[in-house]
Amino acid sequence: MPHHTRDGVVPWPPEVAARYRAAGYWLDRTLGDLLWETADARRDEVAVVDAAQQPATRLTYGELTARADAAALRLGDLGLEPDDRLLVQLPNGWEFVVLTLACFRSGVIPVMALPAHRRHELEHLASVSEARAIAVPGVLRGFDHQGLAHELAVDLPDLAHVLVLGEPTGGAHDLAALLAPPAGADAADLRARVDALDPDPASPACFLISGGTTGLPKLITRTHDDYACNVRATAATCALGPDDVYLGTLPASHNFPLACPGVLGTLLVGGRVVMLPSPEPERAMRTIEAEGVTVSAAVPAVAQAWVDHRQAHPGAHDLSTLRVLQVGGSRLPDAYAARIAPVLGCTLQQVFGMAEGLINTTRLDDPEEAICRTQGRPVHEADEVRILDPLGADLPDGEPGSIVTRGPYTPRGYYRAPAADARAFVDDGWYASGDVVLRRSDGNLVVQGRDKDMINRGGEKISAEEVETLVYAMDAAEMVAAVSMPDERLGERLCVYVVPKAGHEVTLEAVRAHFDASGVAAYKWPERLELVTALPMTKVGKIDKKALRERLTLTTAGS
Ligand code: OOB
Repeated sequence: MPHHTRDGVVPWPPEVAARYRAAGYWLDRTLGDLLWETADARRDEVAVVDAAQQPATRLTYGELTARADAAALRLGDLGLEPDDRLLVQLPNGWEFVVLTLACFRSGVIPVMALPAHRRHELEHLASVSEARAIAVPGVLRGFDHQGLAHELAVDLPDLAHVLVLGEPTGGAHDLAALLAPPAGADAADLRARVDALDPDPASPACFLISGGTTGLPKLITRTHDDYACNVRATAATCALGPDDVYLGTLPASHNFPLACPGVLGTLLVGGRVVMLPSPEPERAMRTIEAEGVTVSAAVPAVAQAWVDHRQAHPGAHDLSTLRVLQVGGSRLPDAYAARIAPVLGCTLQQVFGMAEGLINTTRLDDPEEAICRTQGRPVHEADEVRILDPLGADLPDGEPGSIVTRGPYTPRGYYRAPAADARAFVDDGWYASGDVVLRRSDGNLVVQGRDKDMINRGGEKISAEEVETLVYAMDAAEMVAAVSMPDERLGERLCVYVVPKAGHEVTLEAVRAHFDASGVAAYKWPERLELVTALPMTKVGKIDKKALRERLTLTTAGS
């Protein structure tokens, strides 16, 4: 069948793509094709455990693939065609896995939204991707996702279908029925019918959400070819195999738990994925013991919470199966890093990665010093990394500069965002992540800071510009600057400096209420407000955020 393509996906240059294929970095196979090959050899082995449910739901590889194939056809019955976009906002659970695989098989492209996203984010993601359907929980943690999905469907002409986990209302479809095992006639030639859909391996498998430094989040298209490369390379660096049991507690729509190696890597090697909708330490540890978990992933704040919990309850659970804890998403302080192996009894793997591609990890057999003090090195032999000075010249080892990268799983541009591309993709397709990094003589990278206007709140990225735009919309501020403030637990929190307009009063409560009313994800709500009469300026007339951050450090230390 013809492969639909739509403008907006920036391809790798043909000669580079040819090189990646010739070298075997790209296999010219879809993620579905690769995963189904593994599944065929392990039909009766458990593939996915949903540990949030009591008792846990367990799907074998045979059940997982049959459900996903049945769901792939049902997506077609709804009218979703290959290259149509499905906005996925589901908590970690078996449904997320089946739906994602159904998309990979059918060529429908999942847009990986976060459960924390609200109207402000979802509307943007749905409209940029021209999503034709949205999959949501009914009510989750007190929020009516279904109600919001219906509102979006009214406002966005492309958004024709609402798929709901729970009781559907007002014309929504029941996600449980969509993800149910094949029945009767469905079952017979199911596999062959879905095989025939056969998406192009060079087409997008999914859209990830960028951390974003400017305005609203960008969409990142990850092709089957490149994402499979990402998954295989990261699986190799933690020696993932069929006996591994991976516990996913970070939101699975993030690149890290989805594919580094995460859910997809574990399934690709024939291991077992255990899903929990939150990293709450007591339940996580109970699950590690009950399911024999061998590998998991955490942001530093979660790793720290797990270490603290374990120290408070040393013998409460048997964690002896845990082999590797990956930690990344924000800088792990060296002092915390040193506590992980002794307290949790596993090897720490630091992961410095990005949804835009490049993943660096420490290796399991690295010296302890490198594991605790560096963020590792690229996972793939074809990853290219340069550290540049402000004029774009390469820096020698040991000197911090801006990291730029290219490689077989680092796309060459965002989706339909030429202005962002012009900033982030420099010269010949090098992606500039905005991180300030030094390379040691042993090849390991150390993240020293960043030169992008972003707040990294415990691994969740907040664009300063997005926050400032929202505060300006209150029409009570002359000037606004969003900056990070240091935080013991999360690393950083969000502070806004505001110069109020004459005659206007601005309070933290009012700012947060405005963000709430604007339907902004709660992790982006300012946590501190500093009212000032003026903002410091740099020589070139920009707001001096460095000075503002330093002020905060001083006042925080002094308080
Ligand atoms: C991961 O991906 P994103 O897209 O949410 O954020 C990427 C940014 C990086 O540019 C860097 O600023 C920061 O997050 N970051 C780290 C870090 N890991 C990510 N900063 C310091 N130390 C680290 N270890 O965050 C992500 C994607 C895949 C795997 C792991 C993390």
